[in-house]
Amino acid sequence: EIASQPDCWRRAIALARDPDGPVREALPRAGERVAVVGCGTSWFIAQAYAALREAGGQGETDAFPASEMPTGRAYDRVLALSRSGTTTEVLDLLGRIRGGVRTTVITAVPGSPVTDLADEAVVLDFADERSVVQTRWATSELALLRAHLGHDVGGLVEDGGAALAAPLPDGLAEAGQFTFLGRGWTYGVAQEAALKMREAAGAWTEAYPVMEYRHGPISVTGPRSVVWWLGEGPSGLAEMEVTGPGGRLVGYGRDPLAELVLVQRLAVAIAVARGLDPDRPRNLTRSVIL
Ligand code: F1P
Repeated sequence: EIASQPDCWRRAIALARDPDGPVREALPRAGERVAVVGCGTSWFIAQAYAALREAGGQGETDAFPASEMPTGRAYDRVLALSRSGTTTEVLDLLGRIRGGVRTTVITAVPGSPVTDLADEAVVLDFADERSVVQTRWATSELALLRAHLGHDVGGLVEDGGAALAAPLPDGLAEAGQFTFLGRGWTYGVAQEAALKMREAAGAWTEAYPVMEYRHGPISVTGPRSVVWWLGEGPSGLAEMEVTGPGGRLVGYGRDPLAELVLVQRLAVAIAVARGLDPDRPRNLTRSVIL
């Protein structure tokens, strides 16, 4: 599933760009006020989408965990993200939404319960997975959303191929703690990276908007810490601010979504080294129901 990501992204981008295809019609239009919701990974992808849509001037966009969407705010549309289409919080929320608000879901499973509750569904069945841990689903969905917003995904597929082929950065498997940093849309990617390492490898991970790192999180940085910048261009953090306490700053310089592939591969490598099954984290199921 990790290895198939560049192919899945190519398909997702083509779908988003097809002028006569269903995706263009189904996803939010410029000017709409949108709430985008999901749980776990899907919430992080929601945050990346919201940041991109706002930055692109395409309309007010708020991301919420499906369990936390405030009532009493006026939205034109709720966009719900759910690979399984069965997550309880998402179903509850869609069931509570009343007339006047258009509801759209993106899911991997045709005919899943979310599709009955929403006005329309975008189904990316080619990106579904057997692993409990989401990899290609999350990245394909974000590739589709980025392409739909007109965000530059020109080098994404090639960068994904390079991230699959690249050697893993040296010495990371021995790290005691990982902090992933992002900015704007890549803060969602950083949170997703942290979740992958947590779920698949049982690692201690954190994620912050890049400049927040200086305001407390730096206190836990030590010789066995890795700080991984998942943003575009330089982090804005002086190297000293990270390496001073002994931590190590990693940055790869490719599309941050492609760089997430490297984190996924590292998570698998650490899981295997620790004797864990990266596809079946403790206490987690493919879909969290009730
Ligand atoms: C989301 C979720 C993931 C989690 C695991 C189980 O479900 O809770 O965030 O990492 O994969 O599923 P979904 O609503 O996207 O199916």
